[in-house]
Amino acid sequence: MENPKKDSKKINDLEQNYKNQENTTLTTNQGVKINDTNNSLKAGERGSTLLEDFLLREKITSFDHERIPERIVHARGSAAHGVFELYESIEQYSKAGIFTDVNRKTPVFVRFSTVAGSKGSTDLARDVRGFAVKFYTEEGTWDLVGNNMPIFFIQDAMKFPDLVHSVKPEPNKEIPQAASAHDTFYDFVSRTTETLHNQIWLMSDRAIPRSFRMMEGFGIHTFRLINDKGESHFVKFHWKPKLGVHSVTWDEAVKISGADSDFHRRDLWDAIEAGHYPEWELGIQIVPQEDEFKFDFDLLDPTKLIPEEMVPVKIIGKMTLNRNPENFFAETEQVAFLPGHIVPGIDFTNDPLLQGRLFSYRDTQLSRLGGPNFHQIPINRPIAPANNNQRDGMMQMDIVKGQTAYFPNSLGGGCPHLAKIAEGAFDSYEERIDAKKIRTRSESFNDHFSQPALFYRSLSQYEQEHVAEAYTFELGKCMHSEIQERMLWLIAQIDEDLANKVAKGLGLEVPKSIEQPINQAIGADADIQKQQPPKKKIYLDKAPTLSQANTKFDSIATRQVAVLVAKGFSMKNFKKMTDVLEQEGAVIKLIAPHGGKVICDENMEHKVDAAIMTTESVLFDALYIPGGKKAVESLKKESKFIKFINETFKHCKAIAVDNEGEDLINESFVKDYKDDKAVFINKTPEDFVKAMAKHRNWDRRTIVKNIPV
Ligand code: HDE
Repeated sequence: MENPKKDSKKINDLEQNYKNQENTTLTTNQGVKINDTNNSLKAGERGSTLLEDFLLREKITSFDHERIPERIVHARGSAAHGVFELYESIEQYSKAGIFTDVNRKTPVFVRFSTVAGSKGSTDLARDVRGFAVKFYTEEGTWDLVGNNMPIFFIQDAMKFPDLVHSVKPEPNKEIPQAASAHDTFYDFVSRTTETLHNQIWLMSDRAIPRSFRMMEGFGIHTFRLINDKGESHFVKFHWKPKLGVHSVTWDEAVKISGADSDFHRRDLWDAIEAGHYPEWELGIQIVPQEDEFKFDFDLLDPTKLIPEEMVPVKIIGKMTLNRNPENFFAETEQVAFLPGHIVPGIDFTNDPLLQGRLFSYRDTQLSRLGGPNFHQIPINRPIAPANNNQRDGMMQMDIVKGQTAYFPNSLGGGCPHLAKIAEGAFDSYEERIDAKKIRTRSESFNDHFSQPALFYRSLSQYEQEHVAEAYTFELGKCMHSEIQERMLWLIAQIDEDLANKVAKGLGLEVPKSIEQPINQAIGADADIQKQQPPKKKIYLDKAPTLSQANTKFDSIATRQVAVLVAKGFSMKNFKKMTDVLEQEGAVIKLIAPHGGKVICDENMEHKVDAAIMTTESVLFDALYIPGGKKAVESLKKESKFIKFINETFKHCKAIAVDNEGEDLINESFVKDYKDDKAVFINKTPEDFVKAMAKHRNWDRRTIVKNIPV
């Protein structure tokens, strides 16, 4: 939430900083000083503008070209700077400096994003979130370009344009924006069964995070770690947020999109500005080379995860984001992440999706950032010195000296010369490949149902209900019943009960069979487009680590608490409660009938954070009403306060009230549920803190379904 007082103080500081700099005069791009940037050059006071006006032309043409093409996927993003620190050396697995030197603080730049929406779309879309980390290591830049879900929709890069075209707005009408709930997406996924695993994650709470700071991150593909003996271990990378993994409900997501479509962006920015630096621990799952074929699925298949119950995640380090960007365009927009940016000690596998990405990202930067010199843009510059014979091209920023730009040379003294492996040169892992050239999919990738089913089985009851509701919503937005039925049949292969629930919501039956082979394009040659019959294996009953119900619930740090106040609110109650909340790291926001200031019953002035008309309950994690007779009388007069309470209750959040505050909740639906385990009337702040740390009281959800807000 905006804090005008804090911001105006900052503006003064900034002006002062600016005045202290040497170069403060407005100039043209060529350094010519300017004394008017408000008026164009005209033929007379009321005459037409002259073509001669080089000041106008420079200003306007710069403006005309201020935008670069937005990313085709992950267009909407927010980023921050930080550091990565290693807890213990893993030199037995990797020779990378970042994994062996515990004394380093490796700078990082991290960009979070949604996938489908345009740059200006809402943060709260039901979508996968990008989680891209650029490590500026001493041996060169390593980009770990992952997502907040551990698997991907497709197995082969060849299908990526189809996937993205299906989820993006439909090409004839450019509708819908930032939403998967439409015919083309489900037309595609219902005919492409490999998508089902990521599909069901997309229906889960993971797709509507409470905050970027409360999401996991995953490298998804199996990579390799290479030690100094040249030995390889397979590895999966995991980011575990210190604050646990938490989400909002779909009803909140829809309302947040209207109340503050920058909700995640603002949350990240505000937390860092306030010094509440977000932290994630880096974990690795290691699989020895000889265990490559030990699993019931293929390690090279990016639609499969390795359950932590089968291979535990070893925590090896911590990432802290501690600095907001100075300039959104220069940093967040121009940053270029490439999965191909890798350093000695880490290597690729033959995952066919990863292999395609190695080509795609450099290709996209060439057009997005205008040419091959995008690595010279400040945010993309490595901290390791770069030195090679690649020259020229658009936007060359350096004046590269010397007569030679080829290798080998003698006129340039043989420089830049090659490095030895022992001196840290990159060396690809030697892998024996004895194969015929073939355009096909490995049979070992041919199980599309086991892991979606494992995921669904592993969810808690409330999470399973959310999945059913999400499918019902999404498929309910499809206009074609044959697409809905195909999806229902597929969902039934995951879980029949789930399919029946969704079918009920759609007013359809789950079909007993479907006519068309699912993975066969209409009219395609059956020899090429082999139908993949569904197979389902059960190699693990449940994987509890997949459920958010088993995340951390130990902190209320950075949680936003709305405090409803009006003139005459009880200072004694307020102080007793908020002292404890602030000590636990929560953020207190005063919501009043009006903006400006509000006076408590001890005659002190308090700054109002938001007038009720400018805010909504969905922007907060919990609610407190301190009481004070006069204050509560005023609050009762404004019906939006009652809506605020009802909605907070509906979204299963903790509510605390003291003294006359009870009169206010008596006006709301909460009056019938005062014994709810996250409603506190005249209880201790500590009780409230415990309930807030649990994130939500999901037991309430069956009651609140019937509350009409
Ligand atoms: Fe991406 N992806 N992707 N992707 N991706 C891009 O690169 C692509 C995939 C991911 O914050 C683009 O610079 C192909 C998997 C993130 O700047 C583009 C394939 C994963 C970001 C591209 C994939 C991702 C991107 C668009 C299949 C998770 C945002 C702009 C072979 C492991 C990075 C850009 C940022 C961005 C292509 C699949 C994650 C077009 C062809 C799998 C987090 O190059």
